[in-house]
Amino acid sequence: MTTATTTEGQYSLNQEQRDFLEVIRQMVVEKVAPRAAEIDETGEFPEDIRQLFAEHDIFGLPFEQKYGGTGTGELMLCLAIEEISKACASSGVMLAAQDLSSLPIRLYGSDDLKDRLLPEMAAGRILGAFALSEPEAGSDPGSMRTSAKKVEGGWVLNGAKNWITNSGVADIYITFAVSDHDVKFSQGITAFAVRGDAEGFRIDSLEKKMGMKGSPTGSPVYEDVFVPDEDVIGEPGEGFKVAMATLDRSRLGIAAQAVGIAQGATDFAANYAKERIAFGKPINRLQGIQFKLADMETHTAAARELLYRAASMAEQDDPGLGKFSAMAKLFASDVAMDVTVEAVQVLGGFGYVKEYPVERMMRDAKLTQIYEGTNEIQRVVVARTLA
Ligand code: COS
Repeated sequence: MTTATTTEGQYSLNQEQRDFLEVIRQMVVEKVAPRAAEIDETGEFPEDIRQLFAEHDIFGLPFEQKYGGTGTGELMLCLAIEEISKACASSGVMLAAQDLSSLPIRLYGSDDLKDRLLPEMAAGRILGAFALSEPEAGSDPGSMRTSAKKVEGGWVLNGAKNWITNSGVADIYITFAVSDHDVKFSQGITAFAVRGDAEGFRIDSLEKKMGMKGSPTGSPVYEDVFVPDEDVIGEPGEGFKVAMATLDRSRLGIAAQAVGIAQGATDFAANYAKERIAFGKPINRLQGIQFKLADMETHTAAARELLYRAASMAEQDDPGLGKFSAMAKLFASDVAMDVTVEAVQVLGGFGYVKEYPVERMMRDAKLTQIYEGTNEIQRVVVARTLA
């Protein structure tokens, strides 16, 4: 398959890609949507959905064909995350997290590291986690404390990370640690691929979250964890840039997730409003409800346009990508939050109970404003391009 994009930030899908998207759509309707409420209720990582994605080549979407991926490009990946997140955001983040955690290797890894890890990740046989944040270094990762000390043949890591997606289910933790305390943070941090079964590595605790409950979030701890030289990603000291360049791209996945949640909530509310009778007619004939639905649909469509534009820029390695991915993530996640709040309102009392999915969507949407950089950080990124 070829990638989707044409030029100048325009995009289009070829027939093969439309067919693939249709397969994903069907899989979501038949297999993912019926599991969504249960995944939220139990808070358990959905191993069955992971298997399903692996069987359908979904994990292959972020990867080039030479590493066993579909080679279909950024837009196709975003479309898939969007489609899955319409029904189940916890399942959507599984794909976004595989993109996030493989990007450092795809962008900066040695050929050896790529050959060893990417085919396994593309097949979904191993899952990755991106371990950047720490309890006192979330928005400001340059102040991290996890350290890496050079020893013969590798490095020894000590410290702790926080809020790490895929904690406990990942096989590889892309870990950022201070390897040189005597230079500026942007030259003193190194990225490592740490095996989940490495001696001295453990997950301390899992968070009890408001939403996105099927996606485990936890705190990896490193106690004298040895990482061989060949598992360093990029050059020693280059880690901060590895992290920033990764986030410039991976934020598109969160924007896609947010667009999916917003569309899922809009569709559900619109269908509900068709059926629900009040004052002798369906409530979608009441202007108060019509205006809500119209705004939900319009804002979601606008967020999607910004996302697809940014995705097409990613495919063209456009230098303006960082700004556009920040804008797409910022706008789409704010839209997802507003739209899901409105969806709850359209359903009234039914919106507030677990029998209907919109309260789950509202809780899930909140995280898209926070993770992979809070929306305040996205505003900083955008504002700096204007200064
Ligand atoms: N790509 C490549 N390099 C980048 C970059 C990017 N997008 N953004 C910054 N850099 C480089 C700069 O060029 C600078 O390099 P030099 O020191 O060699 O000149 C270095 O990184 C430091 O940049 P800056 O001074 O701008 O860093 P700040 O500490 O001011 O931080 C922000 C910048 C706020 C953008 C950054 O800290 C950030 O993105 N924070 C949010 C982190 C996040 O998303 N966390 C979520 C958890 S991860 S899922």
